[in-house]
Amino acid sequence: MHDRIRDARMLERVVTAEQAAALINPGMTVAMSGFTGAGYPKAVPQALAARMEAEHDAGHPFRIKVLTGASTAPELDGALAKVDGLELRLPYQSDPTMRARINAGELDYIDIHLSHVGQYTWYGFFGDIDLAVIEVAGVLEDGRLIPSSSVGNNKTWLEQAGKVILEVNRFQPAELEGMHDIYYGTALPPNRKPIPMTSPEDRIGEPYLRVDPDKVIAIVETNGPDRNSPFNPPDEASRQIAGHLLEFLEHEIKRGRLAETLLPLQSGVGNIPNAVLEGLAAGGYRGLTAFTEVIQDGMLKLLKDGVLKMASATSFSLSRAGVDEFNANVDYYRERIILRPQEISNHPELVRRLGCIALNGMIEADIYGNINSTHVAGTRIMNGIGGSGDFARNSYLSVFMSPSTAKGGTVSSIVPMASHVDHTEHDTMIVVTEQGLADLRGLAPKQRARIIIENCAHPDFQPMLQDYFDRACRDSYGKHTPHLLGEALSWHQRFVETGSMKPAG
Ligand code: 0RQ
Repeated sequence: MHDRIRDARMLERVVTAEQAAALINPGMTVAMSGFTGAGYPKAVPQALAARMEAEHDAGHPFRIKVLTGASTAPELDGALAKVDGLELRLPYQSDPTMRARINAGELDYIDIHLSHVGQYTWYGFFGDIDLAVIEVAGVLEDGRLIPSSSVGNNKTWLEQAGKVILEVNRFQPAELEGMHDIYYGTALPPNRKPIPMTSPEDRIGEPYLRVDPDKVIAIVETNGPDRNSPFNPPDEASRQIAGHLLEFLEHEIKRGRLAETLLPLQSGVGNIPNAVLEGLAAGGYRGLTAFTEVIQDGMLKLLKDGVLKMASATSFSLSRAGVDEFNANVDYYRERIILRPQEISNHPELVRRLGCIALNGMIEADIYGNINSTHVAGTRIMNGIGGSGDFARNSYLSVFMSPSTAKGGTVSSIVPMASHVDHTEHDTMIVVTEQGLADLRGLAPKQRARIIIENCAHPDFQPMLQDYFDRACRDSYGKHTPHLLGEALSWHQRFVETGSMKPAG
């Protein structure tokens, strides 16, 4: 019954989710596990939400600050947002209820590079962490913890939090034991040492999380699956984007700038990255590696087929079918997947050293290559920057991909000026839409604009972009990065007013 909790001291602390939630007080800063819908606590946040609702009904305010690894699930972000239980959330979310509250101005959200969260906590930038709520797969005899399906910031949370509540989830496969690599060599400046990793395959830490047993105030046993978003086969636009990118990679191999085994891949989540992964398999690639954040269904398939020989990440993000596949062949995948803390999976030092190929989605790119990954019309947050910045700035190749239009073709993803900038023109090397690919390496601003408009814009918007650029080249205040400042964001304003970037008539 309690076979997942092998430490007798810990067994004495097993309580219900409601009893554990009663230990959380209004105003607390609570750090929770969870990354891309994996390894988040499943019971305590829901019990807490019920308690908050009751307190709110009685006229008592009850809100807390919540820090995680990245996005969680309806049982955590959704439940707490629904009852208006949050005053601050960081560093990433993708929950519709929470997004609506943030965009209604009811909840403060800090969108942070995922590799920065651990060190900012250590630096004290977020104040004290009162409590951590961490899902694990088990507790060893000596109190060390078997991590769950994501590692995220759990090492930091367990070390920095004043108190700890554990959720031991027996639904997570026991075979996860041994897959993780928790690096305990991080120090604070000026005492930092190089991180001893020169290949994504290197193990530099230990398979377990450490926790001071005196800090563990409650343990809750759970038995539930992760979020397990459905996996959709790539659509036509995604396949075309993947096709352009694969042609580009072949060209780079021919030019001798990439080996046939490429370089470690970082792949964002979603339809387009999955299409790229499928394309790599079809293209005959073998023996590749991934140094990335998240293992999706597409990567499992590549691992199975030998296209990828191994993958390093911080989390799984699998569909239900992906979980079944993982569980059915767990011994195979264990040998080929390493899960690390997100400060290591996304570490700029390592991304630069390994020379990753970063493949990320975007909301829009402007004609000079500034990338907006986060804000629709510059003001409405979608998800967050996530790990895209950690990888984009430091990779060997930094690629941003999107269909050339959104919202049924009424919105152009290539715009005169980005309405919010997450990745500057200095960090963007390649922009790809279903229309084509723009290789911006070694190009000056006006050269970049010509090729982005020519190769990436949708025909419905291309003449408007060309016209804007031509007039900007003639009339701009400065001619280095020509803009018509009074007009640069007019496409977005039109979208806000009419729901379309297309001019009336
Ligand atoms: O919204 O569903 O309400 O219509 O944005 O767009 O086309 O489904 O694309 O799921 O790949 O997401 C940039 C958001 C793309 C994602 C982004 C609207 C569109 C739709 C989603 P609706 P799609 P994707 C590692 C990497 C930042 C984090 C990151 C992202 C919704 O890739 O969050 O890179 N990236 N992490 O309609 C108005 C536009 C739009 C637009 C898209 N130009 N204008 N709306 N949308 N383009 C992983 C982690 O860090 C965890």
